[in-house]
Amino acid sequence: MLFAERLKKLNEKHNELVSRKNVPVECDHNLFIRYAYPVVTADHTPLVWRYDLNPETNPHLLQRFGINAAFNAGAIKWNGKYILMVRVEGYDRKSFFAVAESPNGTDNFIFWNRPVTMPEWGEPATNIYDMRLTAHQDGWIYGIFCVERKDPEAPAGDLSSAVASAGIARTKDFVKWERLPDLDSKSHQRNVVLHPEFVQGKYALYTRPQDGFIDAGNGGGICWTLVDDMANARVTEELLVNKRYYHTIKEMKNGEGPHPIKTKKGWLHLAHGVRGCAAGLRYVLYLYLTDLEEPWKVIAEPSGYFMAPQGEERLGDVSNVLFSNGWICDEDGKVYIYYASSDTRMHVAVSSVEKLLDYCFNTPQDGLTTGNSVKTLNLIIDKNLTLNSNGQ
Ligand code: M1P
Repeated sequence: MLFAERLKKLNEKHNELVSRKNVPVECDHNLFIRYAYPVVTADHTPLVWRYDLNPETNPHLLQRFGINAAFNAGAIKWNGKYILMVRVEGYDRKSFFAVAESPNGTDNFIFWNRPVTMPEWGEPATNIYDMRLTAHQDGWIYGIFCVERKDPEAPAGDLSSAVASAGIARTKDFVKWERLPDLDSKSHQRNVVLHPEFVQGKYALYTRPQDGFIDAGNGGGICWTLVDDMANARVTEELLVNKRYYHTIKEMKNGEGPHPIKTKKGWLHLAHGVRGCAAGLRYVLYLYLTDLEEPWKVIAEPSGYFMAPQGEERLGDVSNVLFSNGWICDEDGKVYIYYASSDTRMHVAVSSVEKLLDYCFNTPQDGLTTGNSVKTLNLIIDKNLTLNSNGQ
């Protein structure tokens, strides 16, 4: 096939993909609406990233820079557009950030022309990923992300051990970034999130201390720490906010998702919980609510998961994983939950603050034993059996 013909085909296919209308799919549980198609995938990345489009230097129109996945995106509404800060991963296993924007939040996500050039801080990172975006009260938009470097103390021959820390940068336009020092912490840190408001006159961070790069070890769960200055952020004291628990969806580890949404009844949190099984680790999403004045105090937490991988979401580079680090709450209370499946692609589910609060306050808590689960179920059944056929 001639170069021009192949290029035309590639362009047509790409345009068709990025302009495809998404289709809502009702769910019986009525907690949220999933959408039929992923909103961003590796194939959404621009052709000018992946190909040398000059027929003289690339007569066979071969791909020159492979993109493996587009997932774990931060999210923010900015200038009326739905912005995703996507973790894009090349065939070379290095991740970088790139902005994709949509006019409506559910389809037509188009990548900006260039990826983010993130300034380095200290020893250059081997890999950066999973940015949480926070438009803070101080006027900056902060991006906090995982910075991964090879463990300098790993024994010779161990080429896997790594150190995870939280990188911090701020911007006004997502193009120019001011890199600040990484969060100073004695533990490995991933899933660090900046709370959008000052608390007691300080910046507040959700942290997730870990003893190792993968294992939480003694890290009890999602924590909270106050910091005087984001240009010199240091973890002094970590207060446990949302703890891991035996035989729950977050037995092995958990992590804060995007920053919580402020509602009249409390701060609404989205997080991921991880458990181990014969098939490996299973990541699901759950919700909890904290007090408006004291955001480190949990006031409601439904049992179990809010969303779990289903259908094609269950398959990918790291299968059986749902992960979210971005959601957008519109002024009318509509909530766009951006979630990645199996470390491969991005999806959206839509709900509302009203429904999510109802879910948090009225779904039974985890009784932590089979006996308690059956008691809870019987209470629901008893109530329903006293109703007449009209549900009254
Ligand atoms: O592979 C699943 C996820 O694993 C890590 O999350 P956590 O730190 O909670 O275990 C991260 O590497 C994340 O990017 C990834 O999606």
